[in-house]
Amino acid sequence: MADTKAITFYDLQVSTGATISPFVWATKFAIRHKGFDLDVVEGGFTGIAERTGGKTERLPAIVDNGRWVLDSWGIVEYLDETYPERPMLIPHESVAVMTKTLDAWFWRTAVGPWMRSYCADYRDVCYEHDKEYITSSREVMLGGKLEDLQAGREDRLAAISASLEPLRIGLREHKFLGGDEPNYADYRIIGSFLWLASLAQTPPLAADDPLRDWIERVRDLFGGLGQHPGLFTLYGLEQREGDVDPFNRQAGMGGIHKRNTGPQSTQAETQFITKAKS
Ligand SMILES: N[C@@H](CCC(=O)N[C@@H](CS)C(=O)NCC(=O)O)C(=O)O
Repeated sequence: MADTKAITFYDLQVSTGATISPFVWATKFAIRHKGFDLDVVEGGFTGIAERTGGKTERLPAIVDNGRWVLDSWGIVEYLDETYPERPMLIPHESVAVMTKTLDAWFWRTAVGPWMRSYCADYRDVCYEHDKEYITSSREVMLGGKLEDLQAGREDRLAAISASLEPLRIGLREHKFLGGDEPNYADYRIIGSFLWLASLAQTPPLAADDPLRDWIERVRDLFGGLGQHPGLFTLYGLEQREGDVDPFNRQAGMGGIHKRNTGPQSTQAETQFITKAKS
C-alpha cells in the first residue's frame, strides 16, 4: 500500500472513552479497511458544531487532505472513489443494495428494540456534561421517560436476540458478510453491535450465541479495533423459565440452504409431507 497516512476523524464518545454511535463505529472500520490510520478528534454529544467549526451537527465527519467529508455513507463513497487502488468497501453496486437492505432490517429488528431496552443505560454512560441533552433529546425521540421505556427489558431481550436468526443463518456458512474477506456490510452491522456494547449494562446475547464467532472476528480486525476496554460484554443473557430461546438450537435449514441434488436428497421430506396420502 502506498502510504499509511492518517485521516482526521471526529469521534463520538461516552465517559468510558469508547465510541458510541453505530455510524461512527462503521466509519472507523471503513477507514482502517482502506489502510489509513485514524487521527482521532475526541468528544461527546454536546459541542459537535463548535468542534467541527460549524461544519456539522452530526458525526461521523472526516477531513482528508483538507477536504471535509460528512455522513457515514458519504465517507464510504468518498473513500472508494478517491482511493480505488486500495481495498474496496463496496466492490460492486449490489453490495450497496444488500448492505442498505440488511442495515434497514437490522435497525428495525434489533437496534430500535435495543434502544428502547437500554435507553437509560445509554444516558448513564454518557459524559456528565452530555446527560441533560441526551435525556431531553432521547425522550422526545422515543416518546417517553427513559426509565419507563427501559423497564421490563428482561421480558424482551430473548425475543430480540431470537429475531436475529436470518443473520445467524447467513453467517453459518460464511466467514464474513463480504465472503472470505470483510466488506462494508460487516462494518455496518458490527457498528450496531459495538454501539450496544458501549452502553449495555445487561448482556443482550447468550454466552453460546453462534453470532459470537463472527462478532469477535470482526472486532479483532485492524489490531483489535473493536475491543476497546470501555466496552461492556455482549454475552451472558440469562435464560429464565418461560423465555423464548435466544437463538435456534436446532440447526435445521430448508429453502436455499438445503441443496437439491436429486430425488435421493429430498426423499425423506417427500415421504413426510405426503404421508397422509399413503
Ligand atoms: N446520516 C448520518 C447519521 C449520523 C448520526 O445521526 N449521528 C448521530 C450519532 S448516532 C449524531 O451525531 N448525533 C448527535 C446528536 O444526537 O446530537 C450518517 O450516516 O453519518
